[in-house]
Amino acid sequence: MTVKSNPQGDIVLLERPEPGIAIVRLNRPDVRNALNLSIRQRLAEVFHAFTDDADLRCVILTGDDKSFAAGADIADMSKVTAVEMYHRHTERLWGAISGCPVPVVAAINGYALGGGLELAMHCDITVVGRSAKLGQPEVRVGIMPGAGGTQRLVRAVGKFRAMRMCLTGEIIGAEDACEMGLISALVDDDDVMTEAMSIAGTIALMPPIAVAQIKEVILHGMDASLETALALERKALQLLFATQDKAEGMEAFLLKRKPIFTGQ
Ligand code: CO8
Repeated sequence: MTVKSNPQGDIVLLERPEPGIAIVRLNRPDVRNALNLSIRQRLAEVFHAFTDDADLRCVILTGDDKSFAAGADIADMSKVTAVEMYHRHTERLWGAISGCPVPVVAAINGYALGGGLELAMHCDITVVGRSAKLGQPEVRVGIMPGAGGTQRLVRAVGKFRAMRMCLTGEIIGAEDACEMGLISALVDDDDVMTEAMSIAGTIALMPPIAVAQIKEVILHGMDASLETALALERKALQLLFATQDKAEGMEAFLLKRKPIFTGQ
């Protein structure tokens, strides 16, 4: 397993545990992985680099056993003016994550709060430990979600639950979050990374163009009209009929052997 260092003191660790899989680990344990500007810039650099990585099939984004991320760094934000906030253009940093071409699995232990939950909601699949705590507590420090918390949350859990979470800032347990639809897999705390690796490993064996099309159609389709989204789906499916992996997958099924997908 290789760990790539960075000049900012390893606030984001990058590991390649298996071919095709990258683990991105937030590493500010002293502040529960609070997201200051440096860590968000570093995350964006790491995710930007993924767009040129033809061998990458799936990313796991994680923190440590106490915290995925406890939100934006309040010490950092306490000194920032509105104009400085504007000039930061952090939407460009978040865009690197939401635009990741391969699926991103959030592996969550401990706290996923505020910007931390928003970061998790930039991912495509969430694997969460039973004692994790999730919430949008921004209102309690005088602000509101600002990295998609009002929008991605309402799409995931519906208006009334999103309103309650954002307006009260209450922190919920993993069982409640699962029941709301915020969680893809709820597992024992010690099993979070094993489960995330298992999901990533399964995705890594799938035909890459089909995986990319599924991610793109689900994400774009959910914000379009049903008719438009269904047309998008049809076009993507038709495109897949031009791939060698479609021929390989169907031939392998008919010959009762395992397919070997090449991304062609
Ligand atoms: N920012 C800065 N420091 C933090 C943060 C944070 N979000 N969370 C924890 N820390 C620090 C604490 O200040 C403490 O530092 P020190 O040791 O110097 O006192 C250290 O981490 C450990 O924290 P605790 O002692 O409080 O640890 P506990 O395990 O008792 O509690 C909690 C953990 C529950 C996570 C608690 O620390 C907490 O409530 N943190 C704040 C959570 C919060 O309000 N998050 C939302 C922040 S606002 C936000 O995210 C806005 C998003 C806007 C756009 C997105 C931009 C990224």
